[in-house]
Amino acid sequence: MEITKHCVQLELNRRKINQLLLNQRRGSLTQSSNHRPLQRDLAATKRTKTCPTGWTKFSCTCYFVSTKSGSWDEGRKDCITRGADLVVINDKEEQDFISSFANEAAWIGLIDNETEGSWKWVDGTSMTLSFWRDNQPDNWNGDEDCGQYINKQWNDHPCAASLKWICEKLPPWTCCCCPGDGQ
Ligand SMILES: [Ca+2]
Ligand SMILES: [Ca+2]
Ligand SMILES: [Ca+2]
Repeated sequence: MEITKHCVQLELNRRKINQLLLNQRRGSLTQSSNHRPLQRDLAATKRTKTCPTGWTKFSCTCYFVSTKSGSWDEGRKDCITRGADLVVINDKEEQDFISSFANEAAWIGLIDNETEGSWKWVDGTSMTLSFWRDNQPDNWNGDEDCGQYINKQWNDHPCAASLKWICEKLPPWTCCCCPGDGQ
């Protein structure tokens, strides 16, 4: 993915800058014009590290819970309109964050409408780690293909039901994968 490549490049730049600063501190390097673009890049990154108004930052990502309710599709469309997508829960830390962030049932970016029981995230990845409630997913009445966050766990739910939704987006600053960027 382009974004990943971009992150890797920025991480390499960040390391170069750190090395440069270290060398400068040691007095072993004089100012070189070659490094100025990197320093500008780092300065710009630091200046803008906040999520847009109304979004909450966790780790390197911005999150939003809707005030409106609607179907899974409506929720997803709204997230896309906001430059985001429904949340993809990648790990336990993110699941714990969502549990503290969302205080009522909401759509997440999980769906099994193509093949029953084969859960996919909206970014196209297959679900591997999961946080289902006991006895879920149960595809109740043969009509539950959309993932719902509910009370710190997940449930499969009819996609046409009306719920709030949780959007996730990469932040507006450029470096999205630098160690130490958390919170
Ligand atoms: Ca995520
Ligand atoms: Ca299903
Ligand atoms: Ca269910």
